Amino acid sequence: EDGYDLWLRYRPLPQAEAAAVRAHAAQLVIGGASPTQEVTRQELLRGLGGLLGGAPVVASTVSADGAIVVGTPASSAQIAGLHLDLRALGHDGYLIRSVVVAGHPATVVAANDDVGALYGAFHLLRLVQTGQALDKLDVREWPRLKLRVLNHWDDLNRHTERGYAGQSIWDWQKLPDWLDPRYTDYARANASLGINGTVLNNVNANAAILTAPYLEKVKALAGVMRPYGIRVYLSVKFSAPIEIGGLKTADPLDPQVQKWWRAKADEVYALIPDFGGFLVKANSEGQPGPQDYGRNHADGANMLADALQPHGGVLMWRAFVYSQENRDDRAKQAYAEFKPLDGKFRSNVLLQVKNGPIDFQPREPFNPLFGAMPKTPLMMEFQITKEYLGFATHLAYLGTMFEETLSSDTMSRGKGSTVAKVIDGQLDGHQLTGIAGVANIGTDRDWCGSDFNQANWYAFGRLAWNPTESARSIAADWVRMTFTDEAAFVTPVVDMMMGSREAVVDYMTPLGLHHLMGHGHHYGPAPWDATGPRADWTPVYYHRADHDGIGFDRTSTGSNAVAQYAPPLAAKFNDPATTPEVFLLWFHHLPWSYRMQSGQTLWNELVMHYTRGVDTVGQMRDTWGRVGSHIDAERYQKASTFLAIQQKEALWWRDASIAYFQSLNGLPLPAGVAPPQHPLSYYESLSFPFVPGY
Ligand code: BDP
Repeated sequence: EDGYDLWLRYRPLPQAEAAAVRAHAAQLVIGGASPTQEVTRQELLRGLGGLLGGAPVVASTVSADGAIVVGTPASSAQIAGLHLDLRALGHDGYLIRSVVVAGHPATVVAANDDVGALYGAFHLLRLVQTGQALDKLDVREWPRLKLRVLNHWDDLNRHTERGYAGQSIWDWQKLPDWLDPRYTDYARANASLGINGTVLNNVNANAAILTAPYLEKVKALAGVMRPYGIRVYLSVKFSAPIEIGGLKTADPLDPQVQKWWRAKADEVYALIPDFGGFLVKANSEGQPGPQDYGRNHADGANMLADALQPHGGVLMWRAFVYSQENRDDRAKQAYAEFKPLDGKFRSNVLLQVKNGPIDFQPREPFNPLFGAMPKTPLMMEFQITKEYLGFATHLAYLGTMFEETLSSDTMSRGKGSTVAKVIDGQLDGHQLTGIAGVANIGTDRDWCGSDFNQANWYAFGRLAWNPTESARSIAADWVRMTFTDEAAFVTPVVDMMMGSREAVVDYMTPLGLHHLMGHGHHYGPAPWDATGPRADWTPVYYHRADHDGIGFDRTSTGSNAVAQYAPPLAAKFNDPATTPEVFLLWFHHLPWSYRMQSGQTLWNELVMHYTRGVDTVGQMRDTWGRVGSHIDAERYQKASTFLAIQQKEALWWRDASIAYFQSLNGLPLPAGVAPPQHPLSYYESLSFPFVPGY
């Protein structure tokens, strides 16, 4: 049990459960005419075979009670004969229903397309894995978002930026010849969630990915992904025409540059006819872009979109921008640059926007671009890898964080204008919709650097399919599929997961604090750090603490970032009394003596949060210790050790933060609260030269 099997473990069910399922899995009626049908059949045989201790008999038509019939009206005459209403399901949707076929009770998994049937097959397996009754099934599912993609921040030398799970899984040197079986398992895991795209390389792109040898490698990977309904995309470097094309400029309005990109797109599509498109990070953190030539983001995006358009490709342009020259609040810069461009993008452009206005912090308010660009399809970018949430070892279930953003109300078209409705196109009538997750996948046997990190990949995929699903029920499914469905394990472990991200917020950056991590590598606390090449990379820029108070004033008398939100929210965030306390110091600079809703002073409450964060990790360790006997020793031990690391580091965060802020305000700790273990100078003196992912 090294975690390699993820949530697709397919271990034998308990006897009684298996017997009940067998009555509904006597026969498997499924075609094998297309590669997708073939992998669907293989997965069902593998899954049911493992879960039931023996695979069902494969038959060409239903001839016994308890058949499973999988396919499309085109691939199966028996499914066509059922005259199911599949109209609303689109390409990727499916239904699973208890029906009678040729006089026999059966379960049908039906879709319009092979890939929908594949998704339905995975759903049926999930029902079995999670112990659901199979006698009266009536499931209808379709994805709310069109593009559901992972972003790999993987470099061509196999380093993964912000990767904490080993090297990049793409073994470029051995491609295109050697197709590591892991690629297929990667595709299976993604397809099981409905993820239908993968951007193979880092947004800080290397132009070489577009050279002929690399495109051959990309083609080989696309071939592995194709049966699973997954398209490949590439991050491209805006200056590629110069770097690999021999041109003198990458100006998007230059006809030679446009021609070069058109020819490049033609070359890519000649090799990979179903290629997804390009992702671009431009004029951000030193990356080249259209502004280098006095053009704007729309000029750059549209030039690339035009090259992809004849092939049906999509251009994903990132909105993660903030510039060194701009001295204005970093949180305001993306909105300032992009909002004026609303309506200026081609119809095959998606603007990819990070969930919050700064950068994947443990907690941020939603990015004000959501709801502010009704004429442009905005795509969500979440980070699954835990760059700012303790790397691989801290247990932080991100389902709650994703849910919090998706359910945030932008108020852009009145109450109920949630971020989910912005990105799924409902609010402004967009057809092209999408969501991206920065992957946490690497060569570690457990894929994600810890078993619990797998839950974040899983939750991202489930929410990409349906952004209104509950984080709790997703966690429960994951726990059942990954570990065991014994209630004595599931309930406490799900509870532990549900509180885990809040614990990280508490011990790292409570009450709206943000970006206080060590410079560059983002490992551990460094709230004292005021050095570095630019102010907005330093923690002191973000907390603004001194003898009298703490917090970033983003009100109308401060940076006025609040004005980027819809008027009712702007008013709410402008006043500390109506600002949700979880965002208090995000929007306000307040005296240490400020009275919180609890009646406590801000200082006391801050200390309480830090302490509570550490205590929660202690409780997580206790919980895990109590339930360990329900699972295998290997995964139990690893998670135990990681929780011990987390507890140590949570205490480090708490103590360093309290010691530092206390050095500024000189205030005593509330009665009964333990002082930091070491003096501030100790925490300041720690150094970390070889942090992973950096
Ligand atoms: C930040 C990361 C950096 C990324 C950048 C981005 O620290 O490694 O390159 O975001 O998203 O979170 O482009």
